Amino acid sequence: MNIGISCYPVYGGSGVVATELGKALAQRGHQIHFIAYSIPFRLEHITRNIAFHEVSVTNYPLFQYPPYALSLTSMMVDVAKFEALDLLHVHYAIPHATSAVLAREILERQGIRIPVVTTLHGTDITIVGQDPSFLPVVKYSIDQSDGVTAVSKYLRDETIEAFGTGDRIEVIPNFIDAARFKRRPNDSLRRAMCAGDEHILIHISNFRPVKNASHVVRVLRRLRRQGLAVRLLFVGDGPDRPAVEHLARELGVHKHVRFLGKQGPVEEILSIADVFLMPSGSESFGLAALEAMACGVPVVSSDAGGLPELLNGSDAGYICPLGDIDTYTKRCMQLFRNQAQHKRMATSARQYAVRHFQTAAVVSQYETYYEQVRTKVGTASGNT
Ligand code: GMT
Repeated sequence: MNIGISCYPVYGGSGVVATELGKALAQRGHQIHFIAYSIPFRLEHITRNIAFHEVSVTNYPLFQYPPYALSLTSMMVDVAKFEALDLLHVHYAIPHATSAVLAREILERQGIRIPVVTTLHGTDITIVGQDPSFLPVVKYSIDQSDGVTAVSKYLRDETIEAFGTGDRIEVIPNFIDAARFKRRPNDSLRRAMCAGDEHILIHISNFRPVKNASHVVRVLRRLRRQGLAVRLLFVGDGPDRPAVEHLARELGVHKHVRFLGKQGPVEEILSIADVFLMPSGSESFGLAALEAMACGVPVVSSDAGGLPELLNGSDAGYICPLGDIDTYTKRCMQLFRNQAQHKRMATSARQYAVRHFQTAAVVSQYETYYEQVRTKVGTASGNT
């Protein structure tokens, strides 16, 4: 199949899923055309079956806000026509689904029919998408997509509830490359990050307010007050990072925190970590937690959104009431203090991630879904 994929190319889960999916589909022989404003950060190599089409936005003195969605639409039309796309798969509804639906309509007028599949990832539904300035257009774009997937049951239900979209949404979870995300102990990296007797607490995010990164600093302070030698590693960057850094200084724990910024090979850092803390206020799936689990790092998380769905039924970590700093602290402490328990949960975390969320199985789910959508629309190879 010739598949167009649009996503946000920057640090974040939706871009990671879109890019890893495209790479895996290319390996299976599909031709993949990424359409975005810059090269997706996880697209390290352009291989034989992968092309990248950059969307550049034309500015004009009248435009206080250059209309990216329109430039994206035009690029989708171009790529669909000249690369003979069979399907357009867009990740994160705003504005990708809207652009894709519009592109499909433009193409239809030219006698070309291209099915649009939209994958809902999280805040496009739970936060931004419900803002009155977006809601009607997001609802329309979901309703008009030929296929819609959500990354968890929680997100599917939330979409139906908030947007009244009907229940035709397919749940296809996030996934990991278990060969890449696996624990590779690295003593010299560990020594470079912390003192010999210290435990490592890690948080990876894009530091948006929804991630509650400040809660991680508060947990660190409580852990240290209880006499635990803990080093906190922050990976990623974003709007809340300066405030979090400020809080660490204010609480007097800054010497025990390292801000590592945006890192490509996160599996290397995860490999030296002992506990992953995800105190998010909203999280549709929690890809960063899954990556930690695959690297044998037990997870302590809030009970927001899809996190219980990810962790329930596993012995991979603890789900705590959202915002409950005491419980986050207690759970981290248990894991740091009880080596046998830590070892058991670290092993379970890896096994659970590998058993349920491997790339191959999830990519096959997408392939099957594409075929279903193409058959429904009447563009499957058998129909044309
Ligand atoms: O919805 C977002 O905030 C964007 C997205 C991203 O690009 O970071 O994150 C979401 O998509 C990931 C991949 O499907 C999920 O694993 C994350 O849980 C989800 N983030 C939120 O729901 C906050």
